[in-house]
Amino acid sequence: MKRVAILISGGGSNMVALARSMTGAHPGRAVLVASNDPKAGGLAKAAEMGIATAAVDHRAFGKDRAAFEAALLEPILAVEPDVVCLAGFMRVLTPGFVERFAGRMLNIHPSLLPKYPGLHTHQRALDAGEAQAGCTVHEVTPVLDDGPVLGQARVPVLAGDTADSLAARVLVQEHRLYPAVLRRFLEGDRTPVFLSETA
Ligand code: NHR
Ligand code: GAR
Repeated sequence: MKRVAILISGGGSNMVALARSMTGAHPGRAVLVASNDPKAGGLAKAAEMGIATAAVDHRAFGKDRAAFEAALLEPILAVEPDVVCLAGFMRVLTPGFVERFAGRMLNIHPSLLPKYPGLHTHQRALDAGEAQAGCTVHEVTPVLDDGPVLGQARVPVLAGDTADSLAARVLVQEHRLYPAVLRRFLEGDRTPVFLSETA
């Protein structure tokens, strides 16, 4: 059984989708949910699901990202994860942290990468007049939102969309895509999977 640690910053809906998927014959189990924000709503959800949790408040470390990451690393290493999943995790990670989990750290990003890496992706897609939007699961490398693509799901941009309405449509697909990619990844399959709203 592969041990999966999940890093979150917020509500944790992707974390819940991943954790729910990892039951029965699934090759993985969620062994830790960790957050940089002690108030992240996902921590309580994880605890309710019986998953160990950890919180390391990045604000206590000021601008010292390496010190924050050293503190975050402790509970992660303690559970000996095979794979680390970023799921709405909002702190850029330094190369030192990323390299510890090279080839076994995934992220879900709410755009069709390589378009719109970084923040505020939905507003940027709307401002550019895109007809389609979506989400991408990729391997995490030291370069932000840049690693090999493991899967993408597309949605249409609809007339009258706002960043919030588009984000909600994309999030439904995130909850399908990330569990599908993680299962394949744990089975050793890194060929990308492509989903759309209808298939
Ligand atoms: N770290 C590395 N090295 N590589 C990636 O691909 C990463 C990563 C850390 C997080 C998630 C990412 C996303 O999917 C992610 C991918 C945060 C920011 C950011 O600018 C950007 C991208 C992502 C996550 N964070 C600000 C910071 O100063 C804080 C923003 C905030 O708190 O709201 O770290 O989009
Ligand atoms: C998701 O849409 C995720 O793709 C995005 O934040 C949301 C988290 O929701 N991630 C980023 O923007 C990373 N920078 P969740 O906490 O409910 O999973």
